[in-house]
Amino acid sequence: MDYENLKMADPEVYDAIRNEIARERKNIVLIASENYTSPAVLEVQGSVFTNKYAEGYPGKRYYGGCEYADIVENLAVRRAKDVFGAEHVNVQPHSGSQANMAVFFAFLKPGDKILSMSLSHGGHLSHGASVNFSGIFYKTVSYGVNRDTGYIDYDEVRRLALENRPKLILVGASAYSRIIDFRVFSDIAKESGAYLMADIAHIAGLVAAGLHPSPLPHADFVTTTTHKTLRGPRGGMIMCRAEHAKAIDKMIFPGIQGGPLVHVIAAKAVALKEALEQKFRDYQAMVIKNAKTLAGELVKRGFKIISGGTDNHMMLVDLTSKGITGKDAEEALGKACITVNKNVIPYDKRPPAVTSGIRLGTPCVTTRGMGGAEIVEIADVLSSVIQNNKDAAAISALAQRIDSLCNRFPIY
Ligand code: DSN
Repeated sequence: MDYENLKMADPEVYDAIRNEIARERKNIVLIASENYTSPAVLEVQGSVFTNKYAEGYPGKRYYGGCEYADIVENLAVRRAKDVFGAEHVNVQPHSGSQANMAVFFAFLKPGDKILSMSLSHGGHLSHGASVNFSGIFYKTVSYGVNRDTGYIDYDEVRRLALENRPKLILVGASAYSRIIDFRVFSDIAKESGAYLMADIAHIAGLVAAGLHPSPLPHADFVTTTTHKTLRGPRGGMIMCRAEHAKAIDKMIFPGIQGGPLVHVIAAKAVALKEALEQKFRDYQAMVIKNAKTLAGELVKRGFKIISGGTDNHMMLVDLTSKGITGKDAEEALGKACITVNKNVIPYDKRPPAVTSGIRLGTPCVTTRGMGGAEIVEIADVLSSVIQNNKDAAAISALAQRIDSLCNRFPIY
């Protein structure tokens, strides 16, 4: 895209976009929830569908002129069903948080109890955190990971479910690097009489590729974002059994949203077509392989990884023994053009704005085409930055190594 029109119309926004392109080009992004969409997905998001109102659903709209909006929404739904094997799909949620909100609002009453993974152990804000709508309207009981192993404590989940009898059990995480056993969660939900909801925002691409067990056979509701490992546009999606279709659709529209973002839905359709291709499966396999390599290389360099390693696209690094906070590590790595996010680790003694850890993921570097040798180089630079985090000259030399890596693997 050359942005020639924008350059004339709004030089300030034009400059911000040019600078963002340069930033994305010259930084190694290890943020586990980010990715680079394909040029096709980018094009569709800037398409004329942004002009269209299409409240309602295909064939039942509240506006005229929706014949092409219907085509793209039907394509997105059909492809999502093919990718995930879902009985019903709603592709209209503007975000993962709104997908989650629709499930809560459709099936729970204010004050009902939910059982979900604690935010401080790797859960998500919209899974009942006190500052979020989910924690304001519902009573949250939290499970976490075992202090010694870093794995979800399934016995604790069962105990809490039977003690508290929640209306809904939520499984899914933003910072958990191990395979999730959805079958065990389903057994616990049945034993305790709860709905089971799986939020697969982080692992959706791996699930789509068959590289992480799918929750679809086990959960009543599966929510996701479409922009993380799935590598589509920024947005959300809900999958559910046919029996819940009507309630979910009604809650998304007119319940909590008005006009759907047709340009984003069209981009979801494109991304889901890409997800059906063999090269997408190969990509996801490489994401996991790269994450395992990165974790292994960091362990070799004396880093502690929560749970000892990873089965998916990400890992949580405990920096306690390195004598640096997550905040300072994020800042130092940023100076060397490695973008990460500070992250609390389970049982962290530091607050979320400081933290004792960083979260790392490989979706972005894998999209750039990087593999084993590059991941070893990244691990080595990352480790050296942490060791020399107060030495500006050393960090500047390390940034040169990242610059050369980025030049060899251009993203745009
Ligand atoms: N907060 C996002 C993440 O980075 O995991 C998920 O919404």
